[in-house]
Amino acid sequence: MTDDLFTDLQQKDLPFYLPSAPGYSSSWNENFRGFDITIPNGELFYAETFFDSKVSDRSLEYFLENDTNDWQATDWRALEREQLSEVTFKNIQWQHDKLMMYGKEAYLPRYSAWYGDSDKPYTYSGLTLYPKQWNKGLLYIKDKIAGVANVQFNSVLMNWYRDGNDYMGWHADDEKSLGLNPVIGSVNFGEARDFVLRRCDNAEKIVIPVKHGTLLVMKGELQHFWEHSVPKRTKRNHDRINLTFRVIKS
Ligand SMILES: O=C(O)CCC(=O)C(=O)O
Repeated sequence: MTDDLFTDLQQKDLPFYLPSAPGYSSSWNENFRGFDITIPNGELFYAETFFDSKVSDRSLEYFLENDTNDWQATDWRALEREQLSEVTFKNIQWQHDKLMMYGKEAYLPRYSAWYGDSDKPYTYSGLTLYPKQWNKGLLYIKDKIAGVANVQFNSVLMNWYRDGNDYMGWHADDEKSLGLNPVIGSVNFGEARDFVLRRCDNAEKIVIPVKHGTLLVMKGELQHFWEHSVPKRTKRNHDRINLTFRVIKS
């Protein structure tokens, strides 16, 4: 009987707090080397280092390399918007979008880019984005996560947080074009940040640390019952890039 010899080694602890209340559970998925997590009205998959440091380091570089600035040494926050708009990034066409907020136009507290199969514009939170063609780096990541998410993603929203002052406010990915119960594959490179889920009816929160190489998949009814955000963390000084792969149905 050697089966139980390695039992302790195989047991893994979820690296963040999940309530032990009914409706919450997690189990280690050896196949994909991450956790399958159930929360009330939602499902998640979480792999803290889905991408190893070699792929993660290269991805961050690939998304920020450009013709003029050392991507790592540049303090992107310190650049004026006009200066940053003059930088030609080699692989990603970053843009600084504006939204109407309380009757006034305001720049989003992050940069974004939208890539995908379709030539149709995608509208979310009052913003319309026009898809660019996939590139090698994005296709590599998309292919790596397709098996875990068990869907064929056809688009990705990229968000670049220049430092901890950039953030994402509360929202759900519940646009009609994503279908009834969207599967969202969220990939993270660079600075570690908190991804916070908040239940819509009782404001219960789950704080999920997302790091260099983390994959988080959201699925099931989650977008109808929970919102999410990436709050400011002013002590975080480095770039973070998040990619949310999506399936646009129409
Ligand atoms: O940056 C993140 O982790 C979240 C991005 C997000 O909420 C979104 O793209 O809808």
